[in-house]
Amino acid sequence: KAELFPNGRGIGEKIFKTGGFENSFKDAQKVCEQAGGQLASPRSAAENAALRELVSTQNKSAFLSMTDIKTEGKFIYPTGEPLVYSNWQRGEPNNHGGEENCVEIFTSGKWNDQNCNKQRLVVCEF
Ligand code: GN1
Ligand code: CA
Ligand code: CA
Repeated sequence: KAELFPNGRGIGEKIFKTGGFENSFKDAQKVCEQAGGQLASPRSAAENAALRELVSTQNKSAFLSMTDIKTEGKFIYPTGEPLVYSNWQRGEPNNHGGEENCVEIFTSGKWNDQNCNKQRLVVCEF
């Protein structure tokens, strides 16, 4: 517990860890892969709550791993699997401006589809 605080959160078999810095989606994805993990992918309310805690301590929105780059409106994990859990903010995803294919999680824990070129907090899962 002491080791994970304040930059990590454990939930079940999963650990979320943040570097505390922001990056574009592509660079954030690279950082997590090179560390041997992947971008945060909360697959349940419990995992989302753990991630929300971490994001709140940093007071920054973070990118998740999922995108609808392949097919507009269909969000998938890096493996291609469709979402098994979501926590969209009311009215989202809206593909605002026709170019929102990434997902950010707010400090509230709610999700918004967002432009992949924005800078968001990097949180990896292991
Ligand atoms: C933001 O600020 P606005 O309305 O241009 C957000 C969208 C949300 C929208 C919800 C760049 O767009 O992803 O869907 O609020 N875009 C940015 O009202 O933050
Ligand atoms: Ca989209
Ligand atoms: Ca949006």
